[in-house]
Amino acid sequence: MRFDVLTIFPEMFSALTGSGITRRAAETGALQLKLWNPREFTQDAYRRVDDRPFGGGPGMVMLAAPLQAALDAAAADGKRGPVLLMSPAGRPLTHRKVMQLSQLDGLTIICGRYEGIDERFIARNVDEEVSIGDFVVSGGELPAMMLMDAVVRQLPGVLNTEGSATEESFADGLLDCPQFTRPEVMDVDDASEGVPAVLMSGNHAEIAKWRREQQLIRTLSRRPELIESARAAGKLSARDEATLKRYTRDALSTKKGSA
Ligand code: 9D3
Repeated sequence: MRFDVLTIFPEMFSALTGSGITRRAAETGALQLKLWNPREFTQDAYRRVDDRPFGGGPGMVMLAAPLQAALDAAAADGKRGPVLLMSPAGRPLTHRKVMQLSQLDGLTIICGRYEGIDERFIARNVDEEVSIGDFVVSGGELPAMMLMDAVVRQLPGVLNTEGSATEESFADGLLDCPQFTRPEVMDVDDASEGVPAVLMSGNHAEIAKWRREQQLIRTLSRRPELIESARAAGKLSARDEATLKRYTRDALSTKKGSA
């Protein structure tokens, strides 16, 4: 999948191409990243990419012209797919959106800095504005990298373990179950901490049952609204509902959550 990214901080994207799964994806060609710096498309001696907001107020606004020239260069180079703007005023990114984006053969992403971008550039070029949540970060670069990371790991052949991308949390709308690895017994101060016995039992049906219960209990306790969504989406079986009912009742009778 080809990504064309407009940013005045292209060096930040080595975080994506330099480490981990996304580095591997860049090496295999599953991820193709083209960076376009609006500063390289300025015409003035100062290479200005921002100016003061009309109407006054704090901060600066990104100039339309350098962004437009950078986007036109990406288009001439064969950019593919819709144009997204990373913006705190966009719709929050979801697993569903990530899956949709992963079906595309390309995506162009605009990263804003300063207080924002001249609205005329947005109106003219942007198909969709996407946020990563209701908090403020300093620019669109980290949000763009988060989106790209989420999309790239859904591309065929990117994750080594088959099923890792589909079995994970949010694929079924529930939080992950707890995980354990060696050592089987861990010394903690004067005590020792084991692992749940079922995980050492070798009984794969019992393990799957326990994991599903843990997912349900944790989700109920930490993100109850996700239980409601999973139910509405028909993703909860009769056994799931029985588990939830049992834990709701236990929590009420003991005044003690289990997750
Ligand atoms: C909401 C704050 N804005 C009005 C005071 C100013 C502003 C601050 C920081 C405008 C843009 C930014 C830079 N942020 C992004 O470009 C951004 C972002 C974010 O801040 N939060 C969540 N998702 C995103 S996606 C891009």
